[in-house]
Amino acid sequence: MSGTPFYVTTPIYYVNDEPHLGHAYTTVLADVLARYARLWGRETFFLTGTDEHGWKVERAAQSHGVSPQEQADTMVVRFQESWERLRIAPDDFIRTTEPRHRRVVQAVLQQLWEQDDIYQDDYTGWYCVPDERFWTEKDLVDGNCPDCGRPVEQLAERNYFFRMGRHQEWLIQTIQDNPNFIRPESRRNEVLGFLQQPLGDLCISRPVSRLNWGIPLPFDGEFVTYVWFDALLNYVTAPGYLQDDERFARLWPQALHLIGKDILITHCVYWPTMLHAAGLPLPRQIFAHGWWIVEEQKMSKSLGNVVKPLALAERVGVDAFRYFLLRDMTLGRDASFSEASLLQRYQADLANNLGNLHYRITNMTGRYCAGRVPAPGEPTPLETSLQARSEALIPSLREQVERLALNQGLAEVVELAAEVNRYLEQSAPWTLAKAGEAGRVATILYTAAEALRICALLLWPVMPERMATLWQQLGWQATERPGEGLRWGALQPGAAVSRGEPLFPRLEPAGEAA
Ligand code: ME8
Repeated sequence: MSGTPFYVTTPIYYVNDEPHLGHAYTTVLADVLARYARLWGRETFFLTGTDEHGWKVERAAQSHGVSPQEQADTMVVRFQESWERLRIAPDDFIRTTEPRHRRVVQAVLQQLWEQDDIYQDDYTGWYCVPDERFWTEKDLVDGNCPDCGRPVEQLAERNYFFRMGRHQEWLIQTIQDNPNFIRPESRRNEVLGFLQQPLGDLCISRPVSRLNWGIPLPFDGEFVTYVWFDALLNYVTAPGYLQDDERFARLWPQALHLIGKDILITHCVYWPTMLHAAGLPLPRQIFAHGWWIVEEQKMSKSLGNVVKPLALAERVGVDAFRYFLLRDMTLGRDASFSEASLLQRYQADLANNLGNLHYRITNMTGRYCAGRVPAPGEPTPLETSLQARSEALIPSLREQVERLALNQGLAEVVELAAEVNRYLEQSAPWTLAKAGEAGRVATILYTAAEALRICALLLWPVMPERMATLWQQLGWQATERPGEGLRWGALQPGAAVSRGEPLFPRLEPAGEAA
């Protein structure tokens, strides 16, 4: 058991609209990583939540004719219910409107103000309303927001600024000295490229006359805090900053921030400089994944090509949907979503491979071994090699997960299941049973079941419900620490094997269950 805790975060999502496939992806990824860490016996803290202040939320509230708080209260439930239905189980769910968070934001602002890391100035800039970000003239692309391409508005006002620019050299050095701080490499290079230009100071306030919905600056009630300055601090509020020093010191430096590449600069430039100014350590790693693309475009609320995750999960089952998300997105790259690719993945990996293997083993054990796990006899080279492959997969999968190469790791597990299917074809226990070779049949079925049980444990963080059913039907009961079962030979001869329904029923092309 490793002594280092595992702390993983997702972005906190805006409550202007319902969750979509992109939000579900990051949150499933965090949930799966947390479940793997628990499987390996690590203390784990998985944080997600909602970003409830700012213009986006205020405007959504106006359009619905409700107060911003009501908007947030309604929408937060949509996120929480969706996560529950997708079997996402965070240890904490933070809302930026909570008093615990407001206290931290105001304390940090006060500290930076007293340290002269914040000053007041007049400001004229170009403001992107949907992104809530100011840009300078030279940032604009064809006169539009460089981030989302939408038109910007010129605004002039008195505001407060965080002296971000003074941390530029330190930040470049830090990123260069810590190759794993920003991953993948392409994103790290992007941030270093961004930092080649002079880093300006950051406007961190909005006058109440323009925006009311935010945390008031502790030193000037005429202003509320810029939503990003507020939101990023959620990552230190939840593990106990200024509330539980011991817990905070243990968890915070281990933080792994999972984000989409759309919020790279806020996380890799604003956030580290804020922490540095406040005298706090940096998170362990910021990992920016790619986008889910739908019909050649980034899926987003504002583009209107949103895929609703729950409808899809109903189609193939929650576990299969989780599996698809992780199997089909390659480390840091964009992935193209289509219902056809979801169904194809389901059919190939789950119905025809894993599900079929489970069905064959439980059926043959019922038929040839009186529904009990058989006692294996002397292994032939076939069994020895399958055992060696299964045992090698355990550390190999862990390594892939720790590198966040989940799609590769999952591919290896499913490849082992395919190998077991081939082993059954090759050794044909049905023919041996007819020939009265009960000893060989027992060895083959035990070996196949044990390899499949290891596959199921290794896939359990991804498909918690289906995999637990699978190993129970194979005759294995997990203890309080299922990770203890990650070894060859944990399946006990004599245990009852049940012949259940297919775990992943085959789907007809039209989508009807076969
Ligand atoms: O940016 N593909 O919230 P948000 C993959 N509140 N992931 C996607 C995606 C897509 N097409 N679309 C969205 C915010 N995401 C801020 C964050 S954190 C301190 C504040 C995911 O509701 C991805 O994780 O716009 C992205 O970074 C996040 O949703 C943005 O969610």
